[in-house]
Amino acid sequence: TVDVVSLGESMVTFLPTTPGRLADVPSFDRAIGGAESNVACTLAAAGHTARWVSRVGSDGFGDHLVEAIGSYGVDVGAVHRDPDRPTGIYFRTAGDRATDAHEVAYYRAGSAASAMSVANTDLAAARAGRVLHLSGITPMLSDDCLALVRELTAPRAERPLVSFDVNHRPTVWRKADGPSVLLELAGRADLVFVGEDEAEEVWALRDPEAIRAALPGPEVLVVKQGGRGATVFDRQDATFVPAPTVDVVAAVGAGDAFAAGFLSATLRGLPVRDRLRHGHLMAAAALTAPGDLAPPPARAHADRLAALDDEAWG
Ligand code: KDG
Repeated sequence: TVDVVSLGESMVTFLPTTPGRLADVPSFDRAIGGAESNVACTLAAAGHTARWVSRVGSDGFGDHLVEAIGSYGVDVGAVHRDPDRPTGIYFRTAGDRATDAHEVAYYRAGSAASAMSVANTDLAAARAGRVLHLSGITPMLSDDCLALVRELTAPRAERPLVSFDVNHRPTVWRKADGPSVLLELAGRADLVFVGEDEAEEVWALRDPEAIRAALPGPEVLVVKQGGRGATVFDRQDATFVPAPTVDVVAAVGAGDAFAAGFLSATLRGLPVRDRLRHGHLMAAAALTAPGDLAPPPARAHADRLAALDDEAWG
């Protein structure tokens, strides 16, 4: 069995070559983006087996995504090519270093990935890992995508550990039922990642305890508290671990890296405190790199950093 399967839309990403407003940036560098494939790539780079399940167009951007994600060692054999719909792309600005305020322009409506459905997705490939990682972006893409995520989070006699990152993206958003859909799907997962800021924006929940009260179902709930750290609730305890302070270059991709670090340590059977520390370390690597993906610290290196005493961890 593969360690982790992730499913979701990836896009060719265009990163600005200069700071400034989208209206003013003259040129962009090509990169890859996609919350769920980011998690798969980081886990593969960290020595795990990973598969990404998705749909891309039969176009050059689709070729690039499949090649680039495959080059991390991620299994892309269950990625379908759609002859009728394009691969999604998006452009972003560098954003303000202090506030991370930035612009994102998606060209993904009607994309190949938004046509993923229960009928056209290899469900056996999606369920074949120890962990299935999903996010709240996918159900926002289309009704078919929502039905697919419902199917994959439905209770079954045998299912992988279902990991769900809420990943609220206000520009890909079902206005009327977005909050209830995200609460329903997160509630069906075994492991949930959510930022305090997104819980406030989506559900008007203000602190980790309130979020846990609204999401009692998942065995493990991870509440990310920005630069301060994160709290994990399991059935026994709440554990807070502070995050190291870093000089942020770009926040994009940090949440995915955090999830990858936490999942890696979970797969390795490490204790809760170390799962959080590995999440923070991977996030620190992503925060200090310009694109979505940063090479994660080598496992032995990450283990040494995670083992530093509480004082070093603040
Ligand atoms: O987590 C980073 C993602 O936001 C980015 O790669 C693009 O998946 C993406 C999305 O839908 O915003």
